[in-house]
Amino acid sequence: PTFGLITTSLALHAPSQIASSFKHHAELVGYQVAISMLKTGQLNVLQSALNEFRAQKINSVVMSLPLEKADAETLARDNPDIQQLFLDVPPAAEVCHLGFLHSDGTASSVDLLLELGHRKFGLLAGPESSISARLRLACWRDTLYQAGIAETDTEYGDWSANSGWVKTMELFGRHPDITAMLVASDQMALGVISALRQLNKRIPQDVSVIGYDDTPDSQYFHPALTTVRQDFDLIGKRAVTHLLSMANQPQEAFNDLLPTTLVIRQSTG
Ligand code: IPT
Repeated sequence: PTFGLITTSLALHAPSQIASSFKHHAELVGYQVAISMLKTGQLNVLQSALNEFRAQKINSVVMSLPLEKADAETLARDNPDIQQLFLDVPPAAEVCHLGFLHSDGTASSVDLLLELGHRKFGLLAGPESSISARLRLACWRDTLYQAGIAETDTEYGDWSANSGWVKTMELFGRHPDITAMLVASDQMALGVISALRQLNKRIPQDVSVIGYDDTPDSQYFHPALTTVRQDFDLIGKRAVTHLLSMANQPQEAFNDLLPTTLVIRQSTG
């Protein structure tokens, strides 16, 4: 038997970790995984990908890409013969949703920086089209606002290290006095670290950096990255468990949210 995986670019570290873990855990229960990698989350493109899976008799699919509530609900409603497990949709979407609870990790990363005395923050969010990027940004801002810090500057990257580099240059061009960078992914944080070095800023003496994801390479960044951990092995394993039970008995909508935790390393001080 075969599961389907519809995913955003596997050149990105987090989705490739998820795909790898999902494939591993699927194999353990005797399943193959067929992958469809999409450039956009357009509804007609997604529908074609589901049609191709249907033609191959694949009727359990993980949707590992950002989808708005209405789009996810449309896909679920229009394809009742295919069990779909969504990994990146708003919690209000009435679909089967396995995701991460962004608020824990984002709030504790802001708290750490506040405790260290930081007051000038640069926010590097993910793309505005991404649900999880928007949730992370909203949580950073809420937590900062509650601490009385209303003024921060925000840039939006595209999850790549290159965008981390470019957007850091823009933020520091406007605000050379930023002392703390909150970054929505480790891959972007890699570019942030490189840009800060070029600007002759020491990490963490001059600027602290916190990433998001804790992909396995992040502890080897220089300096080792403080970041918010999402357990990609666990999400892959849990996705297999959900697909198996959804195949046995089609489920009503649910939200299964896995915890996120702050991992403190050397890029904060
Ligand atoms: C999310 C990652 O945190 C982010 O770094 C980026 O790779 C993004 O995916 C791509 O869509 S993880 C997802 C389960 C919200």
